[in-house]
Amino acid sequence: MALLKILHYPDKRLYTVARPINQVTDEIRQLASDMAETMYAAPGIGLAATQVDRHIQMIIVDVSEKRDDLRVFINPEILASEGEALGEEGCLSVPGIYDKVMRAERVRVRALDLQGEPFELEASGLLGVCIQHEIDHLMGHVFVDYLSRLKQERIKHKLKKQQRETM
Ligand code: K1U
Ligand code: ZN
Repeated sequence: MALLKILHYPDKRLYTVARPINQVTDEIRQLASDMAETMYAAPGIGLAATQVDRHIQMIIVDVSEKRDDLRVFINPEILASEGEALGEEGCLSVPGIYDKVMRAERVRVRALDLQGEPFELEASGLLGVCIQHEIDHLMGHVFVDYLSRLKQERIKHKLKKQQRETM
């Protein structure tokens, strides 16, 4: 197991589009395990491979209170979405920043599991929001992209300042 370094906004690598995973190998399973350790330590409720500078289509999510319901999605696809809901989001790549984002209220997702088996899931509430947020990372989007230009500039300035101070 290993703790992985999480890229921080506005790192350009967060804008990379992830490629599909051809085969679910032991290496992929090891990455999922390292990502889980990293997410639980942060702590967070989700993590995309993009955030740890691995540009392949894998996300993990655990929105349970007991932190014992890890879900891994390989090559996730949103098959259908309905409704709209405005909710507050955070991001381990944008530490200390929370803001409201409009998302679909409910999504139907198809993905592969760690055995390479396809599954489908209907998700709403925090699980649905988190899955949409993580799939956005795989497409090279960060939640602050949905905010106004002014907010984006303020966030960039704040995080760059924090990064300089911790160097
Ligand atoms: O993608 C990420 O960086 C993870 C992010 C996921 C997320 C949070 C909220 C709405 C949508 C997506 C986080 O986990 S930020 C941290 C956080 O929300 C949290 C941390 C510990 C306990 C509960 C929440
Ligand atoms: Zn995020």
